[in-house]
Amino acid sequence: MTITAGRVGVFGALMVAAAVVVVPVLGLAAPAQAHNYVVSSTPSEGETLTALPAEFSVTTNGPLLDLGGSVAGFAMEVRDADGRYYGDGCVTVDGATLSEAAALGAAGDYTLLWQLVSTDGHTVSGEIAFSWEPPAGFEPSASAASPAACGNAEPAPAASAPPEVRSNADLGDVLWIGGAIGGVLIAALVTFLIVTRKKKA
Ligand SMILES: [Cu+2]
Repeated sequence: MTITAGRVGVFGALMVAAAVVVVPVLGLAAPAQAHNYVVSSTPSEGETLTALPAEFSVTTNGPLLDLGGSVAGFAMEVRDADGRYYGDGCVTVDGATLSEAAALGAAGDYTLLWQLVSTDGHTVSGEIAFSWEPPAGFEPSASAASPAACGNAEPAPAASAPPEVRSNADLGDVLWIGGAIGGVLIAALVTFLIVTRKKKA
């Protein structure tokens, strides 16, 4: 009875110790997965614009990656229901906001595609559907069959391209967390066996 109670007590203590170790491990791992996420945009999802804003923009929860003035990895594309593109493809990165001078054609449904680089270096992308009801006298902008590249020889990265970096990094995070938990459990088991043997001896 005494031995049993002792074992339960030791095992209980080990489980508490394991929990105490595991919780900080998970807490430390969380920031590694903290990609920037969108908190506001112009236009917003599902919005019907009735006047052309000065610029289209996407604002995230934190600063975007500062690449020393380069906007490589950042892109915005505006596409109509017929698959035609508008705008010059020139984007500006300022703090938490990615923006582009606004340009639209005739009335209809549009999609704003965006791609940005989080502070942690991961690429995040998405799209915002909106409608356009231009005011009387609006002059539609010219459109193109493919996204403009801001006059650069280097074409802008397609906003719809799968973010390869993100998926790899997330898999790495999962493996790292799994490894850390496994290590803690093995350490707890080894300690339990050592304590048990000492009790028997
Ligand atoms: Cu990330």
